[in-house]
Amino acid sequence: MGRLEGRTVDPAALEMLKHAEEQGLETAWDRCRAQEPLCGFGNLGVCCRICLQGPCRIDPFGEGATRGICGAQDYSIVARNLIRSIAGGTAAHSDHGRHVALTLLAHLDGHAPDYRIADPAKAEAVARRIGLDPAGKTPQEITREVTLAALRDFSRLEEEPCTWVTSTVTPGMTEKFEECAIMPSNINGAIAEVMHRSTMGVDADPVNLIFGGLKSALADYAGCHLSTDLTDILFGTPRPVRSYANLGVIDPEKVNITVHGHIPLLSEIVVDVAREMEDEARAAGAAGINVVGICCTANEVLMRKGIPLATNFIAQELAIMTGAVDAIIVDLQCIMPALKTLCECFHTRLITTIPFSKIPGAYHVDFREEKAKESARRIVKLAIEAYRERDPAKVHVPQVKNEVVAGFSLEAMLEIFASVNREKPIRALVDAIEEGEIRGIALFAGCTNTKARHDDGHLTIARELARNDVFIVATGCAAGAMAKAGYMTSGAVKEFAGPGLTRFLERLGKASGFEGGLPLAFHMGSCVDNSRPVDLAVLIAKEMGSDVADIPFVATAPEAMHEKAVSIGAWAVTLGFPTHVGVIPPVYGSSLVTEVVTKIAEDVFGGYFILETDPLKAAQKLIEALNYRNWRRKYSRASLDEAMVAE
Ligand code: NFS
Ligand code: SF4
Repeated sequence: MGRLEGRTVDPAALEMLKHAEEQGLETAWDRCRAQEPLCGFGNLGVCCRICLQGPCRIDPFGEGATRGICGAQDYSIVARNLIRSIAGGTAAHSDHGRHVALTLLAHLDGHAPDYRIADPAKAEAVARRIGLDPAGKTPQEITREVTLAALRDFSRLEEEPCTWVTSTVTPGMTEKFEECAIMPSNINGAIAEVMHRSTMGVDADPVNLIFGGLKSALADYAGCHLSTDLTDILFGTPRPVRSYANLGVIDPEKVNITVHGHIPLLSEIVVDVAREMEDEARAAGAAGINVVGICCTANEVLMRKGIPLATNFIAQELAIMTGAVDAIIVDLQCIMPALKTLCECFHTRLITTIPFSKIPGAYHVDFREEKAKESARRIVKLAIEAYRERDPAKVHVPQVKNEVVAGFSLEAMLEIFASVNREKPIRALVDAIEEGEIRGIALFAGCTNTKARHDDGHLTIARELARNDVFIVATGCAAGAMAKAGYMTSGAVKEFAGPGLTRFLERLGKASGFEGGLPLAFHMGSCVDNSRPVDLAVLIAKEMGSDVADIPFVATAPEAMHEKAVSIGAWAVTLGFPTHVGVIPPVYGSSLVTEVVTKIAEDVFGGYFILETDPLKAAQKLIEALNYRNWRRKYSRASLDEAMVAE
């Protein structure tokens, strides 16, 4: 395997990496080499910088220091570092959700006229779920009540549980979280508690620390879930939509605007405004305006508006290197500061939009909800201006793109399932599991990361699981990997699915009249939308009369990168999912902490981490996890039958 081939399996990314080398342009992969060897202490999690006496570090070989200056041992240091990343992830996801909530409120108060309540039915459904009575109320009133309830989940001072946890999981799970004292009462408080207990001289008990981290992780889950709900109300619940993915979606004939980041508050409006400003682009000599996405913003606008996805996280620089991106608009999270230097080599405008997320040297358009369209127009104008400066000699767009069908909210999936079981749509899936037609379900989530070969983990594991009749759902940059590779098409079913999965998908596709057939992997949205697969799992668990910890449903983040991936992984385990991570988080510095997250967690929550860097071995372990759950379910049912016979 060539050096560049070792970096990615995405043909478009590979072509651009070669181009980058020819042009002398630097990428994250090059900077990664400059970092090598990565600090061993940091990698193992045994470096402590939380007080000014340090940094202290523990010698993993037992030859040097075994304790920090204060006497903290490896397990305290590793656990403290770990839960601080969970708190970081929680802050990111939930602040995203809070932002959406505040925009909705501003709109309801008449201060954000460019928005509308796109999905009143969702507002009503959420209201009912959280125990509000929508009868006789207008969509505005219902939305206001729902939004205020969501904001209460951030700020409640009483010791009552977060509404977005209790109303979305099974009673058994709620009970478990209460019993373990990890039920958050408010999101901000859970983050503050982690930060406090992990400061110098507070909690040194690794297990206690981890439980504190899990409370924050559940707060993260609440933040993700309310974010999905409110975004659906504001912009609509996704329905199946067709589009394209990979760098070939960048159109050299047009003004190309890339939306990158996470919150769709601005990017949704940019998409609308761009459509209105096509004439201005034509006046500048372009064939029109082409909006494409990177990272989770891409997923949001792909799911709701069919906007093409250019690429996922680690390849973000490669999009700029095509020389045909006129403006890249970023909001927050997963945006490499390196984009700035790179944009300087081209005509590309890098435009930051959030007051607390700036990059030195970038354009900054202060995005305000009250003047959303105005901000969007300024941005599109900047892009058109930049287009005039584009140097055609620098344009190099790989001709690689694949068809994709996305937009599978849970609501959309249930509509498809209803075609074979109108009364109880979820039975379509449960029957297929119980009859052994499909082995179970796997959620592919998380990022891409220089520590793994780009997209390889996602695609290799997906192929293995599909061959073994596992139903696949995906979010985040994992979904991006599958979309780019053509796995979100019915063609991929023919290519990769085992006989059971093929039968299941073809039967459903036929019954629902799904145009073009159902895809191999179902795109459920951005990373905050990991709430959607959880809703799916909870629905299955309820139908099977059990909890998520009992059903054959696994999660995998083969190329995790962000603190958000750590917090999602932590709540996935807490909710009961066997959760594979393909990049080892900094826990190996403490055998105790490693033991807790990979083994003991299962005794308490049913979920546990599978840490495995080899994609094929990881696939095997995920299949074993599904087999075990199926066997246990059959076995317990068999013993139940026996007991009844004996009576
Ligand atoms: Ni999730 Fe999405 Fe991608 Fe990772 Fe970043 S974009 S929120 S964190 S890198 S999947
Ligand atoms: Fe060192 Fe303890 Fe301070 Fe950490 S808290 S830096 S281990 S003295």
